[in-house]
Amino acid sequence: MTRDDTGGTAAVDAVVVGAGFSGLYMSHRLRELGLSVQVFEKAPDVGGTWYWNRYPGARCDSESHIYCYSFSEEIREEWEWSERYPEQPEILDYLRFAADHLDLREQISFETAVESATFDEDAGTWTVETDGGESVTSRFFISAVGCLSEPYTPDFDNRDAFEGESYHTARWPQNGVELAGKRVGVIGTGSTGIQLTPEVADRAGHLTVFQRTPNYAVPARNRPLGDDEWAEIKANYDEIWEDARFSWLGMPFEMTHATTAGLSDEEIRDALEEGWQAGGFRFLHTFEDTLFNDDTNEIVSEFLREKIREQVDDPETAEKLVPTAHPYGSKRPPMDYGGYYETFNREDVTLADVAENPITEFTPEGIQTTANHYDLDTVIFATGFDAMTGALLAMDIEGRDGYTLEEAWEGGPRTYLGLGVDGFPNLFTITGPQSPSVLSNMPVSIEQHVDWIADCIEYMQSEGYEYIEPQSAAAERWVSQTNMLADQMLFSEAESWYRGANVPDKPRVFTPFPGGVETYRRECERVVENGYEGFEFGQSVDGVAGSAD
Ligand code: N01
Repeated sequence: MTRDDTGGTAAVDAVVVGAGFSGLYMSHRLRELGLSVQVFEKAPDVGGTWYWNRYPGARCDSESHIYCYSFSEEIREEWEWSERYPEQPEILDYLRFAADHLDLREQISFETAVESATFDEDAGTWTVETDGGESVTSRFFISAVGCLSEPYTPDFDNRDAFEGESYHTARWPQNGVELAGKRVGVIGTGSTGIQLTPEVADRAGHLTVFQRTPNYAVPARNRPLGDDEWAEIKANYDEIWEDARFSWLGMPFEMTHATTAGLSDEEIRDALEEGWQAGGFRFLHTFEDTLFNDDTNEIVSEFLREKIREQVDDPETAEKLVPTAHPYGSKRPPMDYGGYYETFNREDVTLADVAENPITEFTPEGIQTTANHYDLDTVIFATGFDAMTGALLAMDIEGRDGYTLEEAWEGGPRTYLGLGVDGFPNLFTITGPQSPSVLSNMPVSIEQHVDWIADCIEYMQSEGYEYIEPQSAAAERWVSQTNMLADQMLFSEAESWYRGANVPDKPRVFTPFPGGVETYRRECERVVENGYEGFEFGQSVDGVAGSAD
């Protein structure tokens, strides 16, 4: 038990919501500072997104040697990844290993969802209530809920009339799903659908893929990691991580060329072919201006369209799989692990173009489109997430003056640096909206956020401050800067979940910070060097003037 500044008694110093990469590291850092911590986790185990997303083919598109913690030399030394890209079960094992190694389980309440968090201005504390009926007061309320945690399932007409089995990829059953011999429909061709499709095709009797928007999948080129490769990674680990921290995407890859301008057709082709062979996000590092310059983007997009046509036997099917409506990279670039496009050469796989012939309704036997009825035993929704804000808003968060987060974000999320929200004292959001988050290799961004928050709390302890809150003007400026940067890039040319476009009635604003991991990190550092510019500290709640400028 600790005493808060208003003389009341708080049960814990900090409540952390979520026990994935961010919640685990946050609780570790807070405990190291001597704070008492209560973590609430909805799932029965640690893992966050990697607990839930256990569909066949689930794998991380970031390379494994940088998709992990860097802060612990022991974890680094003891853990070895088996492949270039880590598969879901291995990531889950890694997070279990990290939680045990750091001895974090004791402070986590599993199978417990936070329903509400209310800031009590008189007591100066947060009261956090859970679905298990618990009520805990704390000084800090820290969200580690992740950016892609709230699954989105479209509200198709008569969806519940379907008498077969249906699953969302982000709520895949622990014991798997029997697909052998079944007629399976997969709805969605984003990163998840593209990972899933070849795996389902291998297992099912027949697969129908319902595609609304074709996508540009680049081969990931996964392979086992050899001993020599590991030895080299370990020998250069510090350098690799430092490069990742001060990079564009939180990945330590060099850009091959600044732009296509001034290069011959042959030079451009060779550069793109090299990127294609390197695979994964390395391809996106071929030209630095791919997401800024229409000319470069069109060249890159056209290269990828040609690659798709080469992989698909039937020209009519190939054309349906070729994206033309959005530029490459304006939606999250998906990776191909198992011959995604070649899957459509199989006799037992059908592509249903639901842009041309939309789904009209579900029936007891399957899915009806404007053109056909598809008889199905199993429907898999690979339809994505209420991204960036869904999991935060699923908790009923109430700040000063009874003002809710939902009200504050009616026109879209509004944070300062993605770390804090004005009007909500002592609330921190790890990889919150308007931070690089989903536009970066998450563990790099998570470590940076957790370190920033822990260092800030340590600073508050040393200065005798009890409260912190962003200034409204600082949040306003930061949101404008995020949107301005996005407008200068090609993101505005796609209807993507980055902009809230996938969920009906969601405000259409660009949510992640698109300026890159390095720029963002330097801005966070500058803010601290300038005495936490844009934040207010106080010894009492009234002393923080977040809502007044
Ligand atoms: O979700 P998505 P996702 N009728 O929203 C379609 C991360 N991730 O789960 O494009 C028909 O991208 C929708 O069609 P359209 C990664 O950041 C990471 O695939 O809206 N179709 C789209 O095809 C990724 O970006 C890893 O026209 C409908 C699909 O469903 C994010 O998760 C691995 C529809 C949804 O695609 C989300 O990816 C996998 C409708 N009514 C995923 N509604 C890692 O590497 C939606 N769709 C860590």
